[in-house]
Amino acid sequence: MILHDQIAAQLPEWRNRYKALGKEHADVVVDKVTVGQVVGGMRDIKSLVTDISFVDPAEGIRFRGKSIPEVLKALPKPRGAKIPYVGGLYYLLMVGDVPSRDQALQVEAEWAKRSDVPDYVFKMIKSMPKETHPMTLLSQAVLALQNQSAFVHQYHAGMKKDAYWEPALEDSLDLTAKLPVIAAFIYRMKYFGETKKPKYSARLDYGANFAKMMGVADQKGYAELARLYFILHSDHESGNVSAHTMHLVGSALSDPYLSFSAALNGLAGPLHGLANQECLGWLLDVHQKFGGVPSRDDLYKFAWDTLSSGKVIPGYGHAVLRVPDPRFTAQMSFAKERFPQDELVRLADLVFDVVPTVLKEQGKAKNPAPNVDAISGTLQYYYGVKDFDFYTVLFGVGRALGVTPNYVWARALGQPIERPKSLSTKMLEDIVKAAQPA
Ligand code: CMX
Repeated sequence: MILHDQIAAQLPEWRNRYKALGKEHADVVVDKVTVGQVVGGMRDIKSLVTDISFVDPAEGIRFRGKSIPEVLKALPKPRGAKIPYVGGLYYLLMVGDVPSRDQALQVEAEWAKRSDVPDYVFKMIKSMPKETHPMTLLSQAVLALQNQSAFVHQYHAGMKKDAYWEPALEDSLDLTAKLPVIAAFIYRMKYFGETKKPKYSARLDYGANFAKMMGVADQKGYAELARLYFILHSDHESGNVSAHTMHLVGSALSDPYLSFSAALNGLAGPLHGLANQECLGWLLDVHQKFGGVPSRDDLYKFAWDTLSSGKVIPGYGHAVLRVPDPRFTAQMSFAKERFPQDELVRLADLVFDVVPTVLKEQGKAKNPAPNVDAISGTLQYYYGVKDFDFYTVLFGVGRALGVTPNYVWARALGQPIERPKSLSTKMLEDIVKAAQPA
């Protein structure tokens, strides 16, 4: 199978490099850790290894060394489309090279082959109380698939450590193939009361399939957006909550289904994936209050009112980035190219003009620029996907494309179980005391 052979060919060299670090250079100091970092959520402590993506504070995410504009330019695209195949992105993240069109299509074909979701999964989703959050349904569906894990079966059959990555890759392909089907089912069931099993077509790519299964009106336009959205949300280094959860749970050799379900539960938190629904809510509040796009002055005042009431302005600020998120820029360009007159797009653009100034004046946020969430909901809304609480499910489908290559490579390199050290408050206070000048 295509991804398997490409990864296998590179493994000896990567394993040597990784092993050499641990064996020959284990005592070289990488970072110093301050009390502020310990009590501040381990912020910025350099303690994870991944070659899949890297977030440069001054530039944003790079997938396998390539910036977002480079990725969007380099990857092969469906005929007549402007946004690349998602299968090409998956190849890039897994293998590290830009695929040919044929290679991207081979990944797409693997997905089509593996997309069938067993009936009991839909039955389980249907049996849940109506008010269950769609992220809970998605996470449960992933767990329900776990009994199919090749990793689990081979592990219990006595597989050798060197081979862990192979069933991990099988599971990753199966999981990523089934997620859009499950997500579309949740969408149609929850908001339209439909419970027909969505059909994945081998004649359509990942994005086009998703558009069809979601049942949106403009399927061609939404297929482009789906491709863009999934690509942009795939990976953002391995320290964010969802990626790190996948890595941590996987480090216990929990299979990709168990690990990804856990990752989704982290993504469902309001400080992580759920933030995108809040951003659109804020924009709609502005739109409603002013009966359309307000003047610059009115928006300036509204933004200040939000801050003065003790709230954050959703969609702005970032823990690592110090510039506008290139994922925001890519989505804004997408919108301006296709529907520049849309009121919410015009409003999001005005917010981009006004809010950084307001945040700078307030002087608290380290990064007054927009993040990915400042625009992503606006685009979904335009295509008629208006149920905010579904947006994190979309994020989840995209995030699987980044965290599963990380899982495969962590097993391939034999990365160990994670076990950071804890200290008590008293121990930290003693460290602080000992550091005071006498
Ligand atoms: N509006 C108002 N205040 C903000 C702010 C914003 N958009 N962004 C940061 N601040 C404030 C923080 O609340 C913090 O205030 P306190 O000192 O009173 O606690 C101060 O500025 C410093 O924060 P920071 O170091 O710049 O930012 P953090 O790393 O702590 O937090 C983030 C990052 C994203 C949680 C924060 O910027 C925020 O809450 N933004 C709004 C919500 C949002 O858009 N979340 C989506 C994040 C998307 C992603 O992670 O990809």
